[in-house]
Amino acid sequence: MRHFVALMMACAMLLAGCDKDKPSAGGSGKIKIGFLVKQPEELWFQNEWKFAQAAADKYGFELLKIPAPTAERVMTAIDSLATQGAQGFVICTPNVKLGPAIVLRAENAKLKLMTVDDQFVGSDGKFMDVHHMGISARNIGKLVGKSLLEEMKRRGWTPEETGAAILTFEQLDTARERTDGAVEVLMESGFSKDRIFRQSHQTSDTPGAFQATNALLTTQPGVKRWLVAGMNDAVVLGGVRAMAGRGVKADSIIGIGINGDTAISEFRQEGPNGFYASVLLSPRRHGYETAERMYKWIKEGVEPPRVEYTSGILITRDNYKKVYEEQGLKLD
Ligand code: FCA
Repeated sequence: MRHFVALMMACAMLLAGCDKDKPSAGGSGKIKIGFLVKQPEELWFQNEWKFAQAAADKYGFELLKIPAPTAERVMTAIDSLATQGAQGFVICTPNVKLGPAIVLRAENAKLKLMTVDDQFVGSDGKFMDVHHMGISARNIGKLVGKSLLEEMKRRGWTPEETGAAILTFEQLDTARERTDGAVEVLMESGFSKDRIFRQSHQTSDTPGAFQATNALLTTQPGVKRWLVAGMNDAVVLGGVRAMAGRGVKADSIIGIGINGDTAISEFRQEGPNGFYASVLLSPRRHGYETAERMYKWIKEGVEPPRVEYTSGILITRDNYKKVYEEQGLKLD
């Protein structure tokens, strides 16, 4: 009898446990939203998560922050979101060509889906019609190009003695548009084409860019002054560090990144530093607003804008504190 009672109690506990985890779609349970990012180690994505969490705290939904650096991880994450009773997710995919497979998986799992930062590309090579928030990459790249030129002129460098290291990641549209925008402005200003050195990197991070820049410097030992542009701060940092490592003096480098995150620790360092500026994007909008839109879509049926591209502001050592404050961003 004692055994029977214990068995009944164990069953009851098990059932209660199961019930708690039962998918809550349409039920009274808390709304659950996934936020999948391709590079959880990058500051940009940590900030997106932080702001998405702020939206979750405000609206009272549960945010599931999921690192998804590979196709496999994305697919398992979608399945696991479905079994956990989530209703939708926001994703920055590790590979934009996974778009069709991700859309299919999400549809089968009855999950709403929005992309952030990196826009899905279909089998026809065109952007897919999936709700998206990204950056106006070309314009931001142009701002980088324009600011590189201005600083070069301020320092009195001539285009003849200067090289432009353009660190490229062509397989990702938002990255290619950024570096193409910078190159476009340099060329328009009369910067000679043979002083613009496009160098591709294999991984979109600091070590990848460091390696690529070292390869470039080996082929261009004669260039003494460098402009550096790339898809984001992490990449430009790799470029600047590689140059410093090869003996290019800090005041002979003008590096301008994008994101306005990794740049901050460079701005804080004493002494000359080749990392001159960055274009500050809005991790708040990309994290908070995408999560908020997903929530309202699920909860109230309000469909998010199909596509939106956000802008950026140039920050340097001199104005970053002020701009951060104006943008309602906190410096850690
Ligand atoms: C891409 C980059 C990030 C950030 C974002 C807006 O996903 O990898 O660093 O620039 O676009």
